[in-house]
Amino acid sequence: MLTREDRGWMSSTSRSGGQPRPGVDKGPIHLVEAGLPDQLRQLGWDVTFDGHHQFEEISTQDDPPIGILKNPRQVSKVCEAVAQTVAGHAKKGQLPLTLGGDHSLAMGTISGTLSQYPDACVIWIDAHADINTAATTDTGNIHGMPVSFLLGLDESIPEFSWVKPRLTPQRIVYIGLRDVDAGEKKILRENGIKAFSMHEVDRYGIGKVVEMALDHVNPKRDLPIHLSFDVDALDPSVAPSTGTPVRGGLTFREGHYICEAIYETGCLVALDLMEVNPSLSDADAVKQTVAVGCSLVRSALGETLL
Ligand code: 6HN
Ligand code: MN
Ligand code: MN
Ligand code: MN
Repeated sequence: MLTREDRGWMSSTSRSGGQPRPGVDKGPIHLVEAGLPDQLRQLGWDVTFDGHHQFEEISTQDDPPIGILKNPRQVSKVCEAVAQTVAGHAKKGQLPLTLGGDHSLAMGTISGTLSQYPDACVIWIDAHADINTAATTDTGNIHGMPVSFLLGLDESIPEFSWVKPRLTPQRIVYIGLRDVDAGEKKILRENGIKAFSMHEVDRYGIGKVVEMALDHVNPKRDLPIHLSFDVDALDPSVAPSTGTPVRGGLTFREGHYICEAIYETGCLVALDLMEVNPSLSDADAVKQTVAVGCSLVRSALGETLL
């Protein structure tokens, strides 16, 4: 398992094709300029910053929708490259931190993690379930779909056939849900996927919810954990600069508690921070969201340990 002496690694991935609002590709630049790499070095991590990955754009003309899915070839190509990069770093024993970018990227990051750690579990923190298939999506935005590809629930699109269905429904758990499409609810039910919505956070408190979530995916606390954190899980008053904000989200402390508790397990092997979009609000809101994003990452990487 990783300790602070192990090497950390950081990738920042700029792309936004999985959702329609421009600017989310600038999220990583802001997080890095806010000093995240140095903040992690101060925690004792050896940070290798890969630089901002810029991906060759496929013109919309060459990437027409498949059904209603938008930018499918671009999203697929970027995620495939991210999967290979994450896998390569994981193989070296490094802990890949990927800054998005939109959440379709998790198709890449989690594929990369699972190729190195086939028994890894996924803890998905989000207002949304991101589990639509091509048949259920209303928006055609692929950032609402990565989990279905990872589970192999949608094998209808040859462009995404590189995504190996290595994730199983028992190995993923959600916290923070409050805006789940009808088709997604059906998928969650039919596959017996465990989800702790804001309702459960209210009922049990965040401490109990995280314990129950870990008991479900990682009962003996011995499996590698991939934490995929969509900043929109937080309440919009805490993290306003994001593309699909939903009221009634996690407080500042609840978000941080999750990260701290996962760090404490000693099982964290990969981390995503997604959907910071600096172009969607005024400068103060951006500053606030970027600061919270940095702070969540620090918590997941041991800051609060005394
Ligand atoms: N995210 N369920 C909606 C959709 O378009 O499929 C929202 C997805 C949001 C995705 O925030 O990562
Ligand atoms: Mn690299
Ligand atoms: Mn998401
Ligand atoms: Mn979301």
